[in-house]
Amino acid sequence: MNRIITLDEFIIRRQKDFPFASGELSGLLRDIGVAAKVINQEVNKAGLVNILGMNGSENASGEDVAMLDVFANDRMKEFLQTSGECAAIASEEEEGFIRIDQIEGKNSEYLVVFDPLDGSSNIDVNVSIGTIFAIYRRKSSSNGPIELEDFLQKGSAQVAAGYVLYGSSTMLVYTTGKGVNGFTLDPGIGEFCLSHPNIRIPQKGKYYSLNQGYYRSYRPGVQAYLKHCESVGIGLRYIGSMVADVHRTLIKGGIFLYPETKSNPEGKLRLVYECNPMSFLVEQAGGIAITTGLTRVLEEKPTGLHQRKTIIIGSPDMVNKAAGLIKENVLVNFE
Ligand code: P6P
Repeated sequence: MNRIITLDEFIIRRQKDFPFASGELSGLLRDIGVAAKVINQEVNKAGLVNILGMNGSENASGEDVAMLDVFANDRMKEFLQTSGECAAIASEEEEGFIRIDQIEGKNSEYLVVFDPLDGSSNIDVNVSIGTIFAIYRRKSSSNGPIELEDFLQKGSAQVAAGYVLYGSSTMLVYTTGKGVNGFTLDPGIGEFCLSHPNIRIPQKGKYYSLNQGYYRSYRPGVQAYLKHCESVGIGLRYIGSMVADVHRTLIKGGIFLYPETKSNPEGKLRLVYECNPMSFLVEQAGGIAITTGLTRVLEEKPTGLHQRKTIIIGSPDMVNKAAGLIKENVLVNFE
C-alpha cells in the first residue's frame, strides 16, 4: 500500500520547484487548505443547522447570497488576512479588493482571488458546490499600496490556481504551473491526501456540458456544435455548478460551455474568479480553454473584477471541434 502523502507534505516537497521560493506560496496554499476544511465542515452539516437558504442580501453581481456563501467568504477572508503571506485579496462576494496590513517585516508580493462558494444556488438541494481560488504576484511597486490593476492581470499571470469540490467526497485540486494534482480529504485524519497525482485530461470524452435550456439563444455556431454532439451520440451532463462540471470534464474528458445568452450577452461566469482559474488548471492538464470569440481565455485582459466572459473548456478534440463549427458559422446572423 502506498504511503499517504498529505497536501502539506506535497506542497513542501514541491517548494523546490521554485528555487527562489521563500515559502510564502507554500504557506498560502496550506492556509487555503485549512480554510477549505473549515468550510467543508459547515457545508457537510448545512442541512442540520439553520445555515441553509438566502441571507436576504445581494452580491456584487446582483445575485442572492446564501448564508453558506457568507460563512465561506468570512472563513476565506479570515485565513488569508491572518496568514501573513498575502498583500491583498479579492472575493467574488465583495465589491472591491481588500488590502491586508503587512505583519512587521513582511512584504508579501502575493494576491489571492477567490469565489468562496460557487454554485451556491444548489446548496439547498444537496448538489456539489465548490470554492475556486487563484494566486497572482503583485505588479505594482512593492513600495506603494496594492492597486486595482494588480488584480486585473491576464490569467496567464496566475502563479497558482485551484478549486475545492464539496461533493461525494471533498477534493482539493490545484496547479502551480507544473501540472495538476488532486487531494481527497480523509475525514478520519482531517488531512487532504494525494489521490489524483498528475491529472491529465483525456483527448476527448463522452459528455458535453452546458445549459441546454438556453439553446434558442445560443449563436448558430454553438447550436451547430450541440447538433453535432447529438448526431454522434455525445451525452449531456450538466450539474449547474461550475466546479463540479469542470471537475468531471477534467477527470473523464469532455467539454463545458457557458456561451453568451440573451440574459448574459457577455456570458455568465466571471473571468477573474471562475474562468481564469479553471482555464489555468485545464491547460496545465493538457486541455484547452477559449472564449466563444475563439480567443484564449488566459490572454483576455480583465476590465473589471466582476467582468463576465464566455468560456468553452475541456478536451482538445472537443474544444477544437466546437471552435471549428463556430468559425464556420460566424457569418450566420444572430437574430
Ligand atoms: P445556469 C452557479 O450559479 C454558476 O455561477 C456556476 O457555478 C454554474 O456553472 C452556472 O452558474 C450555472 O448557470 O444559468 O446554467 O443556472
